[in-house]
Amino acid sequence: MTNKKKILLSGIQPSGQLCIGNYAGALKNWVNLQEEYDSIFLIVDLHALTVKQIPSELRNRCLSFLAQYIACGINPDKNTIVIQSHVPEHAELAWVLNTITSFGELSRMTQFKDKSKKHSNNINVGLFTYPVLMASDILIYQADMVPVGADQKQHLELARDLAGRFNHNYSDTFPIPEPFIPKSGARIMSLQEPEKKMSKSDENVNNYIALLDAPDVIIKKIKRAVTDSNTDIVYDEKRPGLANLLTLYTILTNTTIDETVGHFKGKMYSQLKSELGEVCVEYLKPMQSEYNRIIQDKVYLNEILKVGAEKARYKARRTLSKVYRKIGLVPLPR
Ligand code: AQP
Repeated sequence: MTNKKKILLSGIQPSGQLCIGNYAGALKNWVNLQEEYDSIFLIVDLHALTVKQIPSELRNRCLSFLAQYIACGINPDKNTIVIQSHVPEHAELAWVLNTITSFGELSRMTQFKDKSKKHSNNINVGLFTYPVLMASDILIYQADMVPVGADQKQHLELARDLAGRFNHNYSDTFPIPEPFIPKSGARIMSLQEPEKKMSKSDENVNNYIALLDAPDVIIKKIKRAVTDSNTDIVYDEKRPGLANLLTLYTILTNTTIDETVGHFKGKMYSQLKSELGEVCVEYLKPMQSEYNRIIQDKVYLNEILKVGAEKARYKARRTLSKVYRKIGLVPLPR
Protein backbone atom coordinates (compact mmCIF):
# COMPACT_ATOMS: atom_id res chain seq x y z
CA MET A 1 0.00 0.00 0.00
CA THR A 2 1.39 3.43 -0.88
CA ASN A 3 1.29 6.17 1.68
CA LYS A 4 1.03 9.02 -0.79
CA LYS A 5 0.34 12.40 0.78
CA LYS A 6 -2.74 14.28 -0.35
CA ILE A 7 -2.20 17.44 -2.39
CA LEU A 8 -2.73 20.88 -0.89
CA LEU A 9 -2.96 23.99 -3.05
CA SER A 10 -3.31 27.63 -2.14
CA GLY A 11 -2.21 31.01 -3.42
CA ILE A 12 -2.27 34.75 -2.92
CA GLN A 13 -2.40 37.55 -5.48
CA PRO A 14 0.66 39.80 -5.50
CA SER A 15 -1.47 42.91 -5.13
CA GLY A 16 -1.01 45.45 -2.34
CA GLN A 17 0.89 44.47 0.80
CA LEU A 18 0.50 41.08 2.51
CA CYS A 19 -1.50 41.80 5.64
CA ILE A 20 -2.46 40.18 8.91
CA GLY A 21 -5.80 39.13 7.31
CA ASN A 22 -3.97 37.09 4.65
CA TYR A 23 -1.78 35.66 7.38
CA ALA A 24 -4.70 34.56 9.59
CA GLY A 25 -6.85 33.28 6.73
CA ALA A 26 -4.16 31.65 4.63
CA LEU A 27 -0.45 31.76 5.44
CA LYS A 28 -0.66 30.64 9.07
CA ASN A 29 -2.64 27.58 8.03
CA TRP A 30 -0.29 26.81 5.17
CA VAL A 31 2.56 26.66 7.68
CA ASN A 32 0.56 24.35 9.97
CA LEU A 33 -0.55 22.03 7.18
CA GLN A 34 2.62 21.88 5.08
CA GLU A 35 4.04 18.74 6.74
CA GLU A 36 0.88 16.74 6.35
CA TYR A 37 0.37 17.41 2.62
CA ASP A 38 2.25 17.53 -0.62
CA SER A 39 1.83 21.32 -0.85
CA ILE A 40 1.94 23.81 -3.69
CA PHE A 41 1.88 27.49 -2.79
CA LEU A 42 1.23 29.95 -5.60
CA ILE A 43 1.92 33.61 -6.18
CA VAL A 44 -0.99 34.21 -8.54
CA ASP A 45 0.30 37.06 -10.68
CA LEU A 46 -2.17 36.43 -13.54
CA HIS A 47 -5.02 37.01 -11.11
CA ALA A 48 -3.44 40.28 -10.00
CA LEU A 49 -3.75 41.60 -13.58
CA THR A 50 -7.53 41.82 -13.15
CA VAL A 51 -6.95 45.15 -11.41
CA LYS A 52 -4.57 47.85 -12.71
CA GLN A 53 -0.96 47.19 -11.77
CA ILE A 54 2.23 49.17 -12.20
CA PRO A 55 4.50 46.66 -14.02
CA SER A 56 7.70 47.38 -12.08
CA GLU A 57 5.86 47.16 -8.75
CA LEU A 58 4.14 43.92 -9.70
CA ARG A 59 7.51 42.40 -10.60
CA ASN A 60 9.10 43.43 -7.29
CA ARG A 61 6.08 42.34 -5.30
CA CYS A 62 6.28 38.78 -6.65
CA LEU A 63 9.78 38.40 -5.24
CA SER A 64 8.81 40.14 -2.02
CA PHE A 65 5.81 37.80 -1.53
CA LEU A 66 8.06 34.80 -2.14
CA ALA A 67 10.44 36.03 0.57
CA GLN A 68 7.49 36.70 2.91
CA TYR A 69 6.08 33.19 2.38
CA ILE A 70 9.44 31.75 3.40
CA ALA A 71 9.90 34.18 6.29
CA CYS A 72 6.47 33.18 7.62
CA GLY A 73 7.63 29.58 7.78
CA ILE A 74 6.90 27.95 4.42
CA ASN A 75 9.71 25.49 3.79
CA PRO A 76 10.82 25.77 0.15
CA ASP A 77 12.73 22.47 0.34
CA LYS A 78 9.67 20.46 1.27
CA ASN A 79 7.00 22.32 -0.73
CA THR A 80 6.59 23.73 -4.18
CA ILE A 81 6.45 27.53 -4.33
CA VAL A 82 5.68 28.84 -7.78
CA ILE A 83 4.68 31.97 -9.68
CA GLN A 84 1.47 31.22 -11.60
CA SER A 85 2.65 32.70 -14.92
CA HIS A 86 5.68 30.36 -14.89
CA VAL A 87 3.25 27.50 -15.53
CA PRO A 88 1.29 28.37 -18.71
CA GLU A 89 -0.91 25.30 -18.21
CA HIS A 90 -2.97 27.31 -15.68
CA ALA A 91 -4.24 29.61 -18.42
CA GLU A 92 -4.70 26.73 -20.87
CA LEU A 93 -6.88 24.68 -18.53
CA ALA A 94 -8.80 27.84 -17.60
CA TRP A 95 -9.83 28.19 -21.24
CA VAL A 96 -11.24 24.65 -21.28
CA LEU A 97 -13.05 25.25 -17.98
CA ASN A 98 -14.50 28.51 -19.38
CA THR A 99 -16.33 26.39 -21.91
CA ILE A 100 -18.16 24.43 -19.19
CA THR A 101 -18.92 27.43 -16.98
CA SER A 102 -22.14 29.35 -17.41
CA PHE A 103 -22.43 33.12 -17.53
CA GLY A 104 -25.08 32.90 -14.79
CA GLU A 105 -22.90 31.17 -12.24
CA LEU A 106 -20.10 33.74 -12.65
CA SER A 107 -22.61 36.61 -12.39
CA ARG A 108 -23.52 35.42 -8.90
CA MET A 109 -19.98 35.73 -7.52
CA THR A 110 -19.93 38.27 -4.71
CA GLN A 111 -16.24 39.10 -5.19
CA PHE A 112 -16.98 40.09 -8.81
CA LYS A 113 -19.81 42.34 -7.63
CA ASP A 114 -17.65 43.90 -4.88
CA LYS A 115 -14.61 44.42 -7.11
CA SER A 116 -16.76 45.82 -9.95
CA LYS A 117 -18.01 48.46 -7.55
CA LYS A 118 -14.52 49.20 -6.27
CA HIS A 119 -12.98 49.34 -9.77
CA SER A 120 -15.95 50.75 -11.69
CA ASN A 121 -13.67 52.21 -14.40
CA ASN A 122 -12.07 48.83 -15.10
CA ILE A 123 -14.68 46.05 -15.05
CA ASN A 124 -12.73 43.76 -17.34
CA VAL A 125 -13.61 40.25 -18.51
CA GLY A 126 -10.66 38.88 -16.51
CA LEU A 127 -12.35 40.06 -13.32
CA PHE A 128 -15.48 38.19 -14.39
CA THR A 129 -13.69 34.91 -15.23
CA TYR A 130 -11.31 35.15 -12.24
CA PRO A 131 -13.03 32.22 -10.45
CA VAL A 132 -12.49 29.98 -13.50
CA LEU A 133 -8.76 30.69 -13.45
CA MET A 134 -8.81 29.95 -9.72
CA ALA A 135 -10.57 26.63 -10.41
CA SER A 136 -7.84 25.88 -12.94
CA ASP A 137 -5.12 26.68 -10.35
CA ILE A 138 -6.63 24.05 -8.11
CA LEU A 139 -7.59 21.37 -10.62
CA ILE A 140 -4.41 21.49 -12.71
CA TYR A 141 -2.54 19.99 -9.70
CA GLN A 142 -5.35 17.56 -8.80
CA ALA A 143 -5.52 19.25 -5.40
CA ASP A 144 -7.44 17.56 -2.57
CA MET A 145 -7.36 20.40 -0.05
CA VAL A 146 -7.48 24.20 -0.41
CA PRO A 147 -6.93 26.39 2.67
CA VAL A 148 -8.63 29.78 2.18
CA GLY A 149 -10.28 32.55 4.15
CA ALA A 150 -14.10 32.67 4.24
CA ASP A 151 -14.18 35.22 1.36
CA GLN A 152 -12.98 32.57 -1.10
CA LYS A 153 -15.54 29.91 -0.15
CA GLN A 154 -17.85 30.73 -3.07
CA HIS A 155 -14.99 30.46 -5.57
CA LEU A 156 -14.01 27.11 -4.16
CA GLU A 157 -17.59 25.89 -4.55
CA LEU A 158 -17.30 26.71 -8.25
CA ALA A 159 -14.05 24.75 -8.52
CA ARG A 160 -15.83 21.78 -6.94
CA ASP A 161 -18.78 22.12 -9.33
CA LEU A 162 -16.51 22.35 -12.38
CA ALA A 163 -14.49 19.30 -11.30
CA GLY A 164 -17.72 17.34 -10.87
CA ARG A 165 -19.10 18.59 -14.20
CA PHE A 166 -15.96 17.68 -16.12
CA ASN A 167 -15.83 14.23 -14.49
CA HIS A 168 -19.48 13.70 -15.37
CA ASN A 169 -19.15 14.90 -18.99
CA TYR A 170 -16.03 12.87 -19.74
CA SER A 171 -14.77 10.50 -17.03
CA ASP A 172 -13.11 10.74 -13.62
CA THR A 173 -10.28 13.23 -14.00
CA PHE A 174 -10.25 15.57 -11.02
CA PRO A 175 -10.59 14.92 -7.28
CA ILE A 176 -13.28 17.17 -5.75
CA PRO A 177 -11.22 19.67 -3.70
CA GLU A 178 -12.11 20.24 -0.04
CA PRO A 179 -11.93 23.71 1.50
CA PHE A 180 -9.99 24.25 4.71
CA ILE A 181 -11.44 27.32 6.40
CA PRO A 182 -9.87 28.12 9.77
CA LYS A 183 -12.16 28.22 12.83
CA SER A 184 -10.59 31.45 14.00
CA GLY A 185 -9.25 34.17 11.69
CA ALA A 186 -11.20 33.19 8.57
CA ARG A 187 -12.41 36.76 8.24
CA ILE A 188 -10.31 39.49 9.79
CA MET A 189 -12.03 42.84 9.50
CA SER A 190 -10.79 46.25 8.43
CA LEU A 191 -9.45 48.38 11.30
CA GLN A 192 -11.23 51.60 10.29
CA GLU A 193 -14.37 50.04 8.76
CA PRO A 194 -14.88 46.85 10.76
CA GLU A 195 -18.03 45.90 8.90
CA LYS A 196 -15.90 45.05 5.81
CA LYS A 197 -13.04 42.58 5.52
CA MET A 198 -9.41 43.61 5.81
CA SER A 199 -7.81 43.70 2.33
CA LYS A 200 -4.17 44.03 1.42
CA SER A 201 -4.82 46.48 -1.40
CA ASP A 202 -7.17 48.76 0.50
CA GLU A 203 -6.57 52.38 -0.50
CA ASN A 204 -6.58 53.38 3.14
CA VAL A 205 -3.42 51.89 4.66
CA ASN A 206 -4.89 52.39 8.15
CA ASN A 207 -7.41 49.63 7.36
CA TYR A 208 -4.82 46.88 7.50
CA ILE A 209 -1.68 45.82 9.28
CA ALA A 210 0.92 44.84 6.71
CA LEU A 211 3.25 42.00 7.70
CA LEU A 212 6.16 44.35 6.99
CA ASP A 213 4.79 47.41 8.84
CA ALA A 214 7.29 49.04 11.21
CA PRO A 215 6.56 48.67 14.98
CA ASP A 216 5.50 52.32 15.47
CA VAL A 217 3.14 52.06 12.47
CA ILE A 218 1.52 48.89 13.85
CA ILE A 219 1.02 50.47 17.26
CA LYS A 220 -0.47 53.62 15.72
CA LYS A 221 -2.83 51.70 13.41
CA ILE A 222 -4.17 49.57 16.27
CA LYS A 223 -4.54 52.60 18.56
CA ARG A 224 -6.66 54.30 15.88
CA ALA A 225 -8.81 51.21 15.16
CA VAL A 226 -12.53 51.96 15.25
CA THR A 227 -14.43 50.32 18.11
CA ASP A 228 -17.72 51.61 19.63
CA SER A 229 -19.00 53.81 22.41
CA ASN A 230 -19.39 51.03 25.00
CA THR A 231 -16.76 50.41 27.64
CA ASP A 232 -17.04 46.73 28.66
CA ILE A 233 -14.90 44.13 26.89
CA VAL A 234 -17.05 41.22 25.71
CA TYR A 235 -17.07 39.25 22.47
CA ASP A 236 -20.14 40.32 20.52
CA GLU A 237 -20.34 40.12 16.72
CA LYS A 238 -22.70 43.10 16.80
CA ARG A 239 -19.68 45.09 18.00
CA PRO A 240 -17.42 44.18 15.03
CA GLY A 241 -14.51 46.53 15.78
CA LEU A 242 -14.03 45.17 19.29
CA ALA A 243 -14.68 41.56 18.18
CA ASN A 244 -12.00 41.95 15.49
CA LEU A 245 -9.37 43.19 17.96
CA LEU A 246 -10.18 40.31 20.32
CA THR A 247 -9.91 37.82 17.44
CA LEU A 248 -6.54 39.24 16.43
CA TYR A 249 -5.29 39.03 20.02
CA THR A 250 -6.49 35.41 20.19
CA ILE A 251 -4.67 34.46 17.00
CA LEU A 252 -1.42 36.19 17.90
CA THR A 253 -1.30 34.77 21.43
CA ASN A 254 -2.59 31.33 20.48
CA THR A 255 -5.38 31.49 23.04
CA THR A 256 -9.17 31.12 22.89
CA ILE A 257 -11.69 33.93 22.72
CA ASP A 258 -12.87 33.04 26.25
CA GLU A 259 -9.32 33.27 27.59
CA THR A 260 -8.80 36.60 25.81
CA VAL A 261 -12.08 38.05 27.10
CA GLY A 262 -11.19 36.79 30.60
CA HIS A 263 -7.78 38.46 30.35
CA PHE A 264 -9.31 41.86 29.48
CA LYS A 265 -12.30 41.66 31.84
CA GLY A 266 -12.70 44.98 33.65
CA LYS A 267 -9.97 46.66 31.56
CA MET A 268 -10.42 49.54 29.14
CA TYR A 269 -10.35 49.55 25.34
CA SER A 270 -7.11 51.52 25.48
CA GLN A 271 -5.48 48.69 27.44
CA LEU A 272 -6.63 46.12 24.85
CA LYS A 273 -5.26 48.25 22.03
CA SER A 274 -1.92 48.85 23.65
CA GLU A 275 -1.42 45.16 24.56
CA LEU A 276 -2.54 44.04 21.11
CA GLY A 277 -0.10 46.51 19.51
CA GLU A 278 2.80 45.10 21.54
CA VAL A 279 1.81 41.49 20.90
CA CYS A 280 1.54 42.16 17.17
CA VAL A 281 4.95 43.88 16.99
CA GLU A 282 6.61 41.00 18.89
CA TYR A 283 4.82 38.40 16.77
CA LEU A 284 5.96 39.91 13.48
CA LYS A 285 9.52 40.76 14.59
CA PRO A 286 11.20 37.39 13.80
CA MET A 287 9.36 37.16 10.48
CA GLN A 288 10.45 40.68 9.53
CA SER A 289 14.10 40.10 10.35
CA GLU A 290 14.09 36.81 8.43
CA TYR A 291 12.47 38.65 5.50
CA ASN A 292 15.13 41.36 5.54
CA ARG A 293 17.80 38.68 5.30
CA ILE A 294 16.15 36.58 2.55
CA ILE A 295 15.12 39.44 0.27
CA GLN A 296 18.81 40.36 -0.19
CA ASP A 297 19.60 36.91 -1.58
CA LYS A 298 18.30 37.06 -5.14
CA VAL A 299 20.27 33.97 -6.22
CA TYR A 300 18.52 31.89 -3.55
CA LEU A 301 15.08 33.26 -4.44
CA ASN A 302 15.59 32.70 -8.18
CA GLU A 303 16.68 29.12 -7.54
CA ILE A 304 13.47 28.46 -5.59
CA LEU A 305 11.46 29.84 -8.49
CA LYS A 306 13.29 27.70 -11.03
CA VAL A 307 12.87 24.48 -9.05
CA GLY A 308 9.25 25.36 -8.23
CA ALA A 309 8.31 25.96 -11.86
CA GLU A 310 9.96 22.76 -12.99
CA LYS A 311 8.15 20.61 -10.41
CA ALA A 312 4.84 22.35 -10.97
CA ARG A 313 4.99 22.18 -14.77
CA TYR A 314 5.62 18.47 -14.70
CA LYS A 315 2.41 17.91 -12.72
CA ALA A 316 0.40 20.47 -14.67
CA ARG A 317 1.43 19.10 -18.07
CA ARG A 318 0.25 15.60 -17.07
CA THR A 319 -3.20 16.88 -16.10
CA LEU A 320 -3.55 19.07 -19.17
CA SER A 321 -2.56 16.25 -21.57
CA LYS A 322 -5.19 14.05 -19.96
CA VAL A 323 -7.81 16.80 -20.28
CA TYR A 324 -6.97 17.57 -23.92
CA ARG A 325 -7.15 13.88 -24.80
CA LYS A 326 -10.51 13.42 -23.09
CA ILE A 327 -12.14 16.41 -24.75
CA GLY A 328 -10.96 15.35 -28.21
CA LEU A 329 -8.02 17.60 -29.05
CA VAL A 330 -5.48 16.05 -31.42
CA PRO A 331 -2.08 15.49 -29.78
CA LEU A 332 0.90 16.84 -31.73
CA PRO A 333 2.25 13.87 -33.77
CA ARG A 334 5.71 12.84 -32.53
N1 AQP B 1 -9.66 39.68 5.83
C1 AQP B 1 -9.28 38.44 5.64
N2 AQP B 1 -9.40 37.54 6.65
C2 AQP B 1 -9.00 36.25 6.47
N3 AQP B 1 -8.48 35.78 5.31
C3 AQP B 1 -8.34 36.63 4.29
N4 AQP B 1 -7.87 36.51 3.04
C4 AQP B 1 -7.95 37.70 2.40
N5 AQP B 1 -8.47 38.62 3.22
C5 AQP B 1 -8.74 38.00 4.40
C6 AQP B 1 -7.33 35.27 2.51
O1 AQP B 1 -6.02 35.54 2.05
C7 AQP B 1 -5.79 34.91 0.79
C8 AQP B 1 -5.53 36.04 -0.20
O2 AQP B 1 -5.98 35.78 -1.41
P1 AQP B 1 -5.97 36.75 -2.64
O3 AQP B 1 -4.90 37.75 -2.60
O4 AQP B 1 -5.95 35.85 -3.82
O5 AQP B 1 -7.38 37.42 -2.62
P2 AQP B 1 -8.29 38.27 -1.73
O6 AQP B 1 -9.15 37.32 -0.98
O7 AQP B 1 -8.93 39.25 -2.63
O8 AQP B 1 -7.34 39.01 -0.68
P3 AQP B 1 -7.29 40.54 -0.32
O9 AQP B 1 -6.36 40.68 0.86
O10 AQP B 1 -8.65 41.11 -0.17
O11 AQP B 1 -6.54 41.09 -1.58
P4 AQP B 1 -6.85 42.32 -2.54
O12 AQP B 1 -7.11 43.50 -1.66
O13 AQP B 1 -5.60 42.46 -3.32
O14 AQP B 1 -8.02 41.91 -3.38
C9 AQP B 1 -7.06 34.09 0.49
O15 AQP B 1 -6.92 32.78 0.98
C10 AQP B 1 -8.12 34.83 1.27
O16 AQP B 1 -9.21 34.01 1.63
